[in-house]
Order: sequence, then structure tokens, then C-alpha cells
Amino acid sequence: ISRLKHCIGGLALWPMALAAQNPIVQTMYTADPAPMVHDGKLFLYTSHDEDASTWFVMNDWKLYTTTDMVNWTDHGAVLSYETFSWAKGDAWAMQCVERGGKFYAYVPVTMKSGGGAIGVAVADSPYGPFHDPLGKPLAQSKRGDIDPTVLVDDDGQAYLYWGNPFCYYVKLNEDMISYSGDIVRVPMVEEAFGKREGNVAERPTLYEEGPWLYKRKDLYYLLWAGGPISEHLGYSMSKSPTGPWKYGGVLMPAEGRSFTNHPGMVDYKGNTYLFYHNGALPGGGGFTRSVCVEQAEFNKDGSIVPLKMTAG
Ligand code: FUB
Repeated sequence: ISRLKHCIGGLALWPMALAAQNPIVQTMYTADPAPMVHDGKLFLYTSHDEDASTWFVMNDWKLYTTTDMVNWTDHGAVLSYETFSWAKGDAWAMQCVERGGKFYAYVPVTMKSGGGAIGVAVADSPYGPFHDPLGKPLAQSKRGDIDPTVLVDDDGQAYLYWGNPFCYYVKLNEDMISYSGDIVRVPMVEEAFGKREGNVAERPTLYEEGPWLYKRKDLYYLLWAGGPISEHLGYSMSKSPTGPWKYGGVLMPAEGRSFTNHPGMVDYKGNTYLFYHNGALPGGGGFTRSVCVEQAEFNKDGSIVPLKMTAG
């Protein structure tokens, strides 16, 4: 089914209630989808590609919502790198989670002093307004501080993962804006992230960036974008939120005009959805991307049935 999406007064919707069509957002370039379910609604935060051809130009984060996975409402930009007084740009992949009625948006930005860092902004509503409670970064390693993902586990402990080319995690405190203990570097081993062929000096495994922490029953999943060259989506599984991780295989092969991809998985109304991005819109490419979604299925052993993009 191929139909054009119409935009009426901030409402991005399909003319009839039909099956969802990819890309979800056809009115601008969006990337790095981060779904969150709250109060019966699916909130989809995305980063936003300005129309650029040589490198990422990304200044703010957008919000779209749905209750049927078909009709999406466009809420515009809900957060910008300017929310963080210490940041100078690069509003890359974020994730928002709810805890105790507050909404915490974890973001990567480039600092005015140079280098990347993970910041956190807080709001009383998923629509914002978000403010920076710290006035400084939440977490910083030695390098590659991008792509934060957060899971609040059933026992209340929250975990923050992030990083490229390394994968790090910390245990967040109950306030969600501080952490305890050291930043831990996840062992980059073949058993956890698969074997990379070719030049493996710095990246011995397939892991590249874009971790997404997801829990289903008693199993934890770390979804990620993998290399080499154009990114595919891969995943690792564990019985614990801190590993050891076991490589699960390719979740979605590299395809299409975007050299990056980025996973976001969520359960909604009895189904599980994988959000990702590609360059499917006209003019689409590595710096002009579009968010898409596929329904995910699981095998009895918990492994995920591989998916293909339905728009390239
Ligand atoms: O969107 C900018 C960067 O590209 C993200 O941080 C990565 O995950 C990749 O999608």
C-alpha cells in the first residue's frame, strides 16, 4: 500500500487507517529513533538531520506519538543542544525514560570545551519542557561518548550504556541524574559481539555504536549498530543487565543509502517493535535519514527473528 502522508496543523497522519508505512516521518529527515511507552501511548523521540550532504548537521530532537502505529502526531522539537549551556552542538542519538512521574532525556552532545559527553535533561511531561538539572555532563569517558541508552530494571536499578568504538555502562542512582561506581568498559570479545574480519586493530568485534538496552521476560538484550563499512544491526543477549553478553547474530542487514543505522526496541499493545533508520526518503542518504519500524518476533530460545527493511 503506498499513500502519501498529509500534514494538517502539526498533525502528521495517514488518510485512512491502514498498515503503517515506512518511513514513518515523511515531512523531514529524522534518525536515531528512541521509542518509549507511557500511559497507553507510544512516544518516539528522534534526532533530526538538517539537509546536509557532507557531515551530520543535527541541532535538536523531535517527538512523534501514536496510539495505533499508523497515525503519528508531530510534536515538533522538544529538546535542543542549546538546553545544555555547556554544549555547542551535535544533537545525536538520545533516549528518554520515565521514572516516578518524571522524564529523563539522555543525550550526547559536543562540549564547548571540545569533545563529546553524555548529558541529561528532566521534564515533568514527556512533551517537555526539558531542563538541564546538572549544568554539566552526566558522564564522560576518555572518548566516544555518544548514543546513550537507559533501562530501569524491574528491581529499580537503572543502567546507562553508551559509546563508540567502545561500549561503556554505569549504574545510575535513583535520582537518575548521577551514578555510583566507576564507568565500566564492556569487554569487546568475539563471544559477545561477533568477529570482525579485516582491519581489527581497534574494533575486534562487529560492535560499532548505538547500543539499545531492552528486557524481555528474564533476558536482557543489547541491540547495536555493527560494522564494517555500512552498518547492520546486531544484538547480544544476557541473563544479567551487565553481561557477560552472548552474540545473537545479525538482526537487520545493512541496506539502502544510509551508512549508519540505529536500533530502538519497545513493547506496545502486545507486540514488539524494532525502530531503525535508513535513507529512504527522496534526497535521502547518510546525512538525510528517515526513521522506520518493523514488528519483531522471537524464537522459543529468546533469539530474535532477523528482519529486513521494508523501505530502503
Ligand atoms: O546520528 C548521528 C550518529 O549516527 C548516531 O549517534 C549514531 O548512532 C549514528 O546513527
